[in-house]
Amino acid sequence: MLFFSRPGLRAKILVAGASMPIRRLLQITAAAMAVLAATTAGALDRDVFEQLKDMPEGSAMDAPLALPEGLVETELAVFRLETVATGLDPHAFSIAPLPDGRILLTEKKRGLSIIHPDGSRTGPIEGAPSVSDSGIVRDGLDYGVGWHLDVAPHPDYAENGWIYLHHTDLCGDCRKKKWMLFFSKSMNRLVRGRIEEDRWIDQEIIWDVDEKYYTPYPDLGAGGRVAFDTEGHVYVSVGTKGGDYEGIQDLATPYGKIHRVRDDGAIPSDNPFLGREGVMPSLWSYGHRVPQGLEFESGSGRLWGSEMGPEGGDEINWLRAGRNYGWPLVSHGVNYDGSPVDYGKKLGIEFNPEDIEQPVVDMTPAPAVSSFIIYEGEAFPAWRGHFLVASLRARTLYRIVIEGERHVHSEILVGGMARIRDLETGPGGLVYLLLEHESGSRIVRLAPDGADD
Ligand SMILES: [Ca+2]
Repeated sequence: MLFFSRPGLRAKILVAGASMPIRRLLQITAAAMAVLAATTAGALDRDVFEQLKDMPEGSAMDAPLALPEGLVETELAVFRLETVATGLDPHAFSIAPLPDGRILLTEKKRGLSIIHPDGSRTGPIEGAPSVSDSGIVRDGLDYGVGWHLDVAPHPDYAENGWIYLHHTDLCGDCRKKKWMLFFSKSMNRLVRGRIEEDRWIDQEIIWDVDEKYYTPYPDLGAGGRVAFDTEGHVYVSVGTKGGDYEGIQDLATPYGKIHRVRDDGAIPSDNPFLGREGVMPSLWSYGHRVPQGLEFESGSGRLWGSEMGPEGGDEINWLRAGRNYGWPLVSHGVNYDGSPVDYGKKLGIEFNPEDIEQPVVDMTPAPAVSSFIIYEGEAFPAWRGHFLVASLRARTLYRIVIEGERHVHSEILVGGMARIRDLETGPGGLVYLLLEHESGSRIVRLAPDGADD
């Protein structure tokens, strides 16, 4: 049976007869809430997020684009917005600028393509994993399965040409099962390949899971980012692909986890759960909800992630090996109906609140955080080391300063502009944004005052 838990926000699919794994005993204590209240690590600059009370209702996919014209003056930099490409599919997901000025683009239901420096584009790259345009669009949000998600060049792309593509792989065999006749199933998968004359070649599977983990649950919550560190590892973010909370705290499933493999797909010998029976060897961290941002901070060697909470509770986390980030046991947000997040009771999971990692940045009210970068470019030297954070519903780009484990400052760089699905640093240190809109998505870039076009 398919129904919408709240129209337009997200879908929930209940499969008759399915039950949650009950791994541990029921208990959530008042101490959990006390610890939560006492550790509002990112409470500074809350006023930046308080302004979100004026956010448009629903997805804001049709809210007017409010692109500033002329110079934008901010605390540390003056910039203008330049349009790079228009007329993209409304449901785009990722951009990846290449050193030669071209930009790799994924559109969820259209696939992978290349934007040329003059703004023209190729058709979908032939031979790349297949996509599906089935699914219901409601309030501008898409509830389908079988999409292209993040795309990212290997750190040594100039030498090896490898391009990594995170997609939701459509299940072949499992569709034969009788009750699945009307629903396709999919699951996150990471592949790499090369592009030669606009064709995808040399494909290798880098990370995937058994077909028993494929689900008809919409890819809207699938997460879907990729990040590389400086030691040959690649990280993959997987969201609520088994349901709103199903399997997130179960270390035997891939859902609600960050996974870590070598860049050729091998399991690293120092993965935190390696050798533990019944645990996926690729697990890095768990208890994540919809992790759509994932970045490695090369200076400190730390991995960072952003994820959307339910109503409130968007987070930026330092993702440490083997740690639990709490979904759906605790959250600074509440359920869409206003009740506290306490699925620990429902799932029968006993936990010590002190074992749950608290966000470094708590974004409540929640702007619907999507992706972020840790800026290291030359165009905006004053922003180096700062987090540039994109949001969907708030349609706002933030600059967030983190010192050590402390969130010390936030600034709105551009507010109420458009849903920002992805951002990256491109050639010359310019900041590229992927804006979503019902009338056609577009790519724009932030260029400093005085920069050449
Ligand atoms: Ca990207």
